[in-house]
Formats: sequence, C-alpha cells, structure tokens
Amino acid sequence: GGLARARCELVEDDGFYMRRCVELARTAIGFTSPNPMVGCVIVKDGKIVGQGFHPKAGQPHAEVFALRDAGDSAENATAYVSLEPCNHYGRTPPCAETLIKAKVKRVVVGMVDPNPIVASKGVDRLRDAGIDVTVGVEEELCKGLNEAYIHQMLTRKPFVTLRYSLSVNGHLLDQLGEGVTEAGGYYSKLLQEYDAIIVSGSLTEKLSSLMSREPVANQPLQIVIASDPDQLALAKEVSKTIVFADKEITAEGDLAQKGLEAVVLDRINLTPILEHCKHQGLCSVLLDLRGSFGNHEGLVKEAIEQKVLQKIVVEVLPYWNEANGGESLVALNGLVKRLEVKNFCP
Ligand code: AOF
Ligand code: ZN
Repeated sequence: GGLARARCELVEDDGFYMRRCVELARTAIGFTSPNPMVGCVIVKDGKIVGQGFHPKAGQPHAEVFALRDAGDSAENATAYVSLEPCNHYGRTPPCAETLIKAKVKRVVVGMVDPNPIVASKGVDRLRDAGIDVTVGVEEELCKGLNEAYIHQMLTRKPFVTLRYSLSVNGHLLDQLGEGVTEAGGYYSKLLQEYDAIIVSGSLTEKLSSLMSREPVANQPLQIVIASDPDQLALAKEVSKTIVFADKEITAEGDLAQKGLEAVVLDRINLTPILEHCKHQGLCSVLLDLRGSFGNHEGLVKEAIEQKVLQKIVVEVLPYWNEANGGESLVALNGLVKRLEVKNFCP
C-alpha cells in the first residue's frame, strides 16, 4: 500500500542523486589519480542546494566543494557521495568531520572506500555522530567509475587493460579508424583514463602526433617497447617516456645518449614492465596492441597466461579486410563499436 510506494519513491530519489554524483565525479576524469573520482550533491526539500567533485589529488575532496556550495542550506540536508567520506588526515582533513560540522541529517554513500585507512571508518564516524547513513546506492555504477583505483587499493598492482581493434571481418588492425584520434574522440578519451600506455616503438611517431594535438590534462606515461631506437627520439617530447629494450636490439647507453630513460632487458617480457608501473604507484595501464605490437605477440600471450589483465577493450572498425595481410582495406560507412570485457579472467 502507501508505505511500499513511499519506500519505492525514496529509493528512486537516492539513485537519481547518486547518478548525479557519478556524473559530477567524471568531470575530473584523468586528473585525480592516484585518488579516486568522487562526486557529491547536497539535497534539501527535494532540491539540489550544493554540488561538487574532487578535482585533483592534493585538492579538497568532493564533500568540501559541495558543502561550500550549499552554505547554510546544508543544515538538516541529505548529502550524497559516490564514495564513502574519509575519516583520516591525508593531504586534506577528514570529510566525515566536515559533514558532521555542517549538521547534515543524512548521508547516502555509493560504496565503501576500499582504502584500508578508510574502509568503513568514515561511515562509522558519521553513525556515531547520530547521522542516518545509507550505504550501497548505485554501487555498481560507483565501482565502475573507480575500477582502477579499487583494484590498485586492493592488490597494490595497476589495473591493466588490453586494447586492440578489429575489422568487421575479424582481422587485427593497426589503425585507430577515422575520427577516432580527434580530441574528444573515444580513443583520446580512453587514453585520459590511464596513468600509462604501453606501446610498441614503431608507433611512437604516430602516437606523439596524436597526443600533442590534444589539449589534454593527463598525458599518460609512455612506456615504449623499443624496436628501432631511431624512431624513439620524438616520443619524449610529448609525454614522459620510458623505453624498455631488448639487449639484442640496443644498449642502454645508446638510448641514454638520446636523452631517454631506458631499461634494457635480456628478453622483453611484461613482468618487469608491470613491476616498474607498480613501483611508480601507477593505478592503471593500457596495453595498446597497435603498430608493430603484432611482433610482440609473446607479450599478449604472457598477459593472458599470467592473468594480469583486468579488462579488454576491442574496437570494431568499419573496414573489411580483403587480403589476409591487412593491406587492402575496404572502408565502410558506419559507426565504430567499442566492446568492453570486464573482469577478464580466462
Ligand atoms: C573522500 N572524498 O572526494 C575523495 C576521497 O590525500 P587525500 O587527503 O586527498 O586522501 C586521499 C584518500 O582519500 C584516497 O586514497 C581515498 O581513500 C580518499 N578519497 N575521499 O571522502 C573524496 N577523493
Ligand atoms: Zn575526504
């Protein structure tokens, strides 16, 4: 009857405001690492009276911006936050205390913070202060938003995504497809999401033009697997670059002469590269299977066998390969399709 309907409407409202939090959080895509993306809205009498998001590590948290925006209206209001408010002094003071001081009546949390120094302590602190707390609204959406952060927090290893593109008849392609490289296109958006991109050496010229064209906030670290050292000079101009090379191909000294940070391995393999990312504290890495990466087939095999992949992104581009070699392409009209396989584990 009436009670069931009221409860149902309440849940719908919570979901609505939480989705708004996630939307706000996403404005900072590419800026927040190693911190998560977080959004917050303050709602009173069915109206949003304040909103905010965490813009960058080192800057105030989402709650602080939303409460500032709400001013005195925060009193007796409901605060929606896509991630549990923190209860620790990090680079910034604890948000749970800030919410208590602002006298909010209720807090709705998307998901508990997997950070071991928070891990439900923020929720406990709010409840101890007599605030009504609901946890787990639009939880999957909130988790998807920060999949890399969550993975890195729980495993201390970076979140690894493999990406490649296929023609509609299933051949591996080198190219990104028309329109994909433009700023705001989905490839550049994908790049923004990662702390580092692993590419093959022969690709760096193309990659540098791709990256430099963009007025981007976040230039991911370029991890280049060297094939020809002469092609690497360009790479570092656009983004911080580190080169991994096979000792058969080049000596560390040759690369250092070009001003490149380099690691020479007995044999190119993924483990030391991912170890490097881990030690740098990187949250996410995109293993981009383009250009001559096809020559490093072993790396993909290794990634699958060692179960290091968390996600695979496959772009199906509007081309039909006539030949097997991938040379003769027929361009088709149509949209690029991006498929994502999450929680990949063979
Ligand atoms: C929140 N709201 O908007 C974010 C939170 O160094 P700090 O002070 O920025 O703290 C970083 C940690 O705070 C981060 O690892 C995560 O646990 C939490 N992030 N918490 O209440 C926010 N960005
Ligand atoms: Zn906080």
